Parts: sequence; structure tokens; C-alpha cells
Amino acid sequence: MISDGVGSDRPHPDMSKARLALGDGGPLVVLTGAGMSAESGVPTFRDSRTGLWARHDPADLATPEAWDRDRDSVWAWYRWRERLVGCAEPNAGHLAIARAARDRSVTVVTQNVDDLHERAGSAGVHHLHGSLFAHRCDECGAPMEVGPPPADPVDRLAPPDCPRCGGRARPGVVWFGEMLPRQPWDAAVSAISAATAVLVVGTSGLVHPAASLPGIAVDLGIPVVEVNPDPSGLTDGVTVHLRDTAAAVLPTLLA
Ligand code: BV8
Ligand code: ZN
Repeated sequence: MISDGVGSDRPHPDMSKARLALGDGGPLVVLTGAGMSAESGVPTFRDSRTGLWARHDPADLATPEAWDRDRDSVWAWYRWRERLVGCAEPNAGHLAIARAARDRSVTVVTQNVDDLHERAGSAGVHHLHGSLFAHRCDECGAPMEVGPPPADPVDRLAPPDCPRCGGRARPGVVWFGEMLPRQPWDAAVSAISAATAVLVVGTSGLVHPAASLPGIAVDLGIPVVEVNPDPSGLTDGVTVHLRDTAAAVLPTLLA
């Protein structure tokens, strides 16, 4: 559907081309970015700032430098994001991706650190940039239970101590300047190499190395369909660009 603001349900002019490109049977890889969760109310990295987000630039805070400089602010920001995601629900796009796995092999590879794909029913999700809910000790690396985030946003909060070594908890995400974990990356590359189609949803294509994944498919001659209301760094190279939002088009695209 074209989300032209008047609720029209005219099929998207490129929908049949996109459905043809995805085919109807072979293994599908779905690569998602922050735009996938936008319609669940989770802000993207580059859209207008709201709430606590207003005072923080994610690209600045999601770094080891910010963590070394002001650990309590960074920890508070991540706990606020956990709370925000905990109050969010998977949107129609997440649900459509989960449903598609009933009829074909679907591998979800996400840059997102939320759990909305899992809560929509997708299994085996590969998190290239880690997870908001995988806290670990900054010293010995042991997974840590840190309890629920505070009910109200706070500007500063001290991360708890590791019961094993006395180190401090850190968020289980990959910061800018940190290497990606091998397992999800290798899984993503091998899934793409074996795919008959790749669907890219809600990413600006600016963050590497994740942004290089669709290019692997393009180089292999595998059709790539992009869903994004705006052009991205990937758009020039994809087979079809559906200029619309995830929740608006995925239920039809993957039906
Ligand atoms: C690495 C977890 C090797 C944290 C994230 C200089 C020094 C060091 C590194 C670099 C450097 N220069 C470049 C680099 C590499 C760097 C990088 O790519 N930087 C960019 C900014 C230039 N990458 C790294 O550092 C990576 N590691 O390279 O290691 C290395 C090591 C040392 C030195 C050199 C190299 C690690 C990157 C991982 C960072 N962590 N997340 C956290 O969440 O707090 S990345 C973060 O950005 C999120 O995961 C997010 O998903 C991701 C990418 O953003 P997008 O998902 O694309 O989101 P964005 O907001 O940008 O776009 C949203 C899109 O959705 C838009 O296009 C919009 O139009 C669309 N949209 C909006 N609404 C909807 C929609 N689409 C559909 N439906 C809608 N409703
Ligand atoms: Zn420890």
C-alpha cells in the first residue's frame, strides 16, 4: 500500500516487481536496521530526537570513549532504551517477517539491539550489533543479571558490580570502533551466499561492515529488495526499492 497519509489501499506500483524479485520459495535473508522498529515507537539513529534521546547523540554515546568518559550517563541511557523497547510491541512488519518463515527458509540478520523480531516470533535472529538485554561484565566478560530498568528515565545510574570479579556491568552491544562478534557475521555471510533473495528493511546503509552485506548478494546476482521510505546508501545497488514503511508494505510483500 502506498502510505500517502490518506489510508489509500492502492497496491504499491512496484509491489509486483518486488514480489517477483523475492520469488516464492527459496531461502530468504532479511537484513533489518533501526527503521524496522520505527513503527513500534523505537527511535532510529538518525531521525528527530524525542525524550531523553533529545539530549543524546547516539553516534556519540554508543562508543567506548563515552563509556570511559561518563559511564553512569551511558549506563542510564541504555537502561532507558531497554525500558522503551520493553514498552514497545512488534509491528506489522516484524509479524510479517515471522509469518513468512512458515512457508520458506527465512534468516533474519539485524543491526538492531532490540528483541522485537524475537517477540514477533522470528527464531535464530542474528544480532550483528549485540543486544540491549545481554549485559556482561566489562572485566571478565561473564553474562550479568542486572534486573529491570528503572521505571522513570534517569540521567545517571551506576552499573552494578560483577559478583564474580568485582568488575562493572556493561551493555551487551557493539559500540562504534568495536569489532563485530564473529558468529552473527559469519552466519549472515553464509546465509546470503545460499539465498535466492535478500530483503533489506529500514537501514540507512551508513554503518559498516553491516552495510556491505547487501553488496555480497548483488555481486552474486541475487535479487535484493529494499523497503525504506527514503533512499539509502544501498538504494542504487538494489533490484527494487519500495519507497514505503516496513509496517505498510511487508504484510503484502511477504504474503
Ligand atoms: C567496526 C549498537 C572494525 C549500539 C551500533 C572510525 C573509527 C572507528 C570505526 C569507524 C570509523 N569510521 C568508520 C568506522 C566503522 C564504523 C562505521 O561504520 N561508522 C559509520 C557511522 C561511518 N563501524 C564500526 O565501528 C563497527 N565496527 O567497524 O569494527 C573497526 C574497529 C576499529 C576501528 C575501525 C574499524 C561497529 C558498528 C556498530 C555500531 N553499533 N549499534 C547501540 O545500539 O547503542 S550501530 C547503530 O547504527 C544501530 O545498530 C543501527 O541499527 C545502526 C545503523 O543504523 P541504521 O540501522 O541504518 O539506522 P539509521 O537510523 O541510520 O537509519 C534508519 C533507516 O530507516 C533510515 O534509512 C530511514 O529512512 C529508515 N526508516 C525510518 N522509518 C522507517 C524506515 N524504514 C522502514 N520503515 C520505517 N517505518
Ligand atoms: Zn566480572
